[in-house]
Amino acid sequence: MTYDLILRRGRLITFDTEDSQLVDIGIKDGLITAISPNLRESTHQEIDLASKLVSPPFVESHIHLDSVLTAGEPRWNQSGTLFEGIQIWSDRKREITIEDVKKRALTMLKEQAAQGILFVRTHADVSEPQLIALQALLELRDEVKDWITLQVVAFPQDGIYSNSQNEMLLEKALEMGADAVGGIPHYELTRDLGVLSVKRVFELAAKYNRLIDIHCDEIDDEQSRFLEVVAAEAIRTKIGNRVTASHTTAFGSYNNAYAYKLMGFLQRAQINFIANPLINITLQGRTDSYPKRRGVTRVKELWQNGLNVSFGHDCVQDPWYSLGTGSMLDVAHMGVHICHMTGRQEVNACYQMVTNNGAKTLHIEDKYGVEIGKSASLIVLDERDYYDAIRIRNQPRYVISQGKIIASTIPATTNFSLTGNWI
Ligand code: 17E
Ligand code: FE2
Repeated sequence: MTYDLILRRGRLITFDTEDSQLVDIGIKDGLITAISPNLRESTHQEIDLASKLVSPPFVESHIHLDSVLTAGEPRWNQSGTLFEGIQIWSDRKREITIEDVKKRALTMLKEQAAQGILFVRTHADVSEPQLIALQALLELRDEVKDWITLQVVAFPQDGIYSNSQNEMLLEKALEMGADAVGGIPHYELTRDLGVLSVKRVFELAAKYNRLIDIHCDEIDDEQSRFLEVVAAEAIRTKIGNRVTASHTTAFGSYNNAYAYKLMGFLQRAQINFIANPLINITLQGRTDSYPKRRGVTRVKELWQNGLNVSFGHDCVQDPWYSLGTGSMLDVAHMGVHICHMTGRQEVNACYQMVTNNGAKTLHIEDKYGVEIGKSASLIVLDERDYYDAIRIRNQPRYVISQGKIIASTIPATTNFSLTGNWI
């Protein structure tokens, strides 16, 4: 048999031009082996997609799976700030066990997969002396690899220099196999320590040959300027495409003269950006009266200047954000609103921020995309284009991972009758 599965009459739409074509997709041994207007062979498993949209899967480029599904434990975040969230989590993390983390994270991964997310970058808090979250997520990375790709960032939530152990724990996390090294310069005790922490992250990334993803300037303070340090290190080391600055919400508060200069440096650095619209619209602006800031980075301007930007969910039901389902369409929808990305091309760009752009940041492009030779991981949406996918935000009709249909969702149907006669 040439194929294990054939998807008939799927609609492929190119992102930039919105050109669309109907194709048959042949899948064999977990790979896409044919894409053509009309595949002549048949196989025992075929699905007629009847012009439904075929898209690459969603990429969750930024989530904290160690804290998901803990909202209210041991208490709710009353101020709604990042910093109260860190305090609550520091109490909750005293209680964590490998089983606790794995159970919650696996529940979340299944919900994500059902919603079409097949590539996930998670942060694991490594400022906890036993590295339980890290160990749990590394074990899970292996256990789920046949249906979802998980990448783990060693994230020093409490700061690298906030006590004498944390620097050692961060390095140990890399020895244990974390995929990327993180930092939190705006939460180090001083500006100098923040700068030092960024330099240390780059040193560790070089020593262990890992990617970098730094929580950077996640504060409304317009004086928080570690992004320039990240850019400078990326320019110096020439590894910008392996570096990500997450959040960078202070960039939304910088004065325009500084922001203009910085944008030029960022273009030289060619680093990746991740904005988390659901979380930062709620965490930031908390110390403002009115008007209240939106607390997101300059997504539109970064995109217009050709930098790679993706969107993450960041949290689902945890000390920082008590809501959420994991849906990347919810994330994109919120991004469209708070980043003022409402033009047709801008909405399409937001779809790319939860798909292709995330794939670029995660360095998974060799297996990602609906193309011959790539992993047969794709989603089928009932909507006619990306714009409607974000507008309507339905679950995907089918989720296919590495050649297997792992989820299917039957759309809700509503009956409507003005006569009120239901018999
Ligand atoms: N930790 C952090 O520093 N920032 C966040 N947005 C979350 C955790 C969710
Ligand atoms: Fe985060």
